[in-house]
Amino acid sequence: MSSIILHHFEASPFSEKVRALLGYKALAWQSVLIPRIMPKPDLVALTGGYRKTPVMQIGRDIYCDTRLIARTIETLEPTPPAIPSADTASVVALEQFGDRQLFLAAVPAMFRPAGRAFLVEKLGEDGLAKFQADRADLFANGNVARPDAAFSEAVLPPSLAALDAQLAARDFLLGEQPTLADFAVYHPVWYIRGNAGIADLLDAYPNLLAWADRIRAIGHGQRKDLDAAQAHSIAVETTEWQPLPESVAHKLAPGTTVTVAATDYGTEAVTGQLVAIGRDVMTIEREGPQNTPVRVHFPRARFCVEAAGD
Ligand SMILES: N[C@@H](CCC(=O)N[C@@H](CS)C(=O)NCC(=O)O)C(=O)O
Repeated sequence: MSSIILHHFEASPFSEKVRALLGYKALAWQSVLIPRIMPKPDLVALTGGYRKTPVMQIGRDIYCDTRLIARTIETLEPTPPAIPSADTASVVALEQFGDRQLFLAAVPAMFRPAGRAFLVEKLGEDGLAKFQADRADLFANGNVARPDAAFSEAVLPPSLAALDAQLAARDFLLGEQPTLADFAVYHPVWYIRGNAGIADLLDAYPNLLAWADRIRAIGHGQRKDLDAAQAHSIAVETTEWQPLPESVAHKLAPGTTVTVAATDYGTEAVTGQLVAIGRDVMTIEREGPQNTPVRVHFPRARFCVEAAGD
């Protein structure tokens, strides 16, 4: 059994990116369901303030952001490869296309009248109002504005058409095997497809739909449910740390009390002692559940680190 614990909620697209990757790797993993809106006290007890979904836990190490989560999974379980070295830059580019362009174009589509009606059926008017207020807060402070209908209408059809064309002659975006590029582009498509009010937006793209079926068929690996208290106990009882990446030169010395925050949206800062800064990852240590230390890892890109109090 792998020691991966994913803190997620079922309807979360970015969680689906990771669940599909876990399926591709045929991994066994443990699932902790978290609320879809704030407050998320059990999650924040681990992360120190980071609130986005999903978060991965391995023992007392906590990984934020699916870019880092995916690369950590790739290191733990290199076969089959999700980031083949000959395709590394293509994966990064398509990951950005999926996580940013396509995801941000998919979100406003949910609020077209038929999409909204579906959400009301799921969440109720009151639940939907709370969800929208929460997401307005999520986008209140970062450098990415909350996407609007005009952005979605302009960006979604050409993006879907481009994908459909690329998938005409191959099974997956970069060839005959899936890569992380597929999972990163899949999750917004899965999000649209899961909303019965707007799923027909995909009808004009048969190659895309056939590809989405192929990814769905990969599954999610073997999932076992845990509750948050069990995940906290695992953090408290684990004595070893996960490996750290090689450090690179940086003006902040290890041991400095720092804050780390996303720069795009969901910018809640996490405070802790700097452990290491590598080329791609930065790691801080802080007090987690029951005052035991946990390490929280963030990508460097689209996160900022600064000395606390600066
Ligand atoms: N860059 C982040 C984006 C994650 C993201 O936007 N997740 C959405 C849910 S799919 C979110 O956090 N929504 C607010 C929340 O869950 O509190 C990543 O790759 O993990």
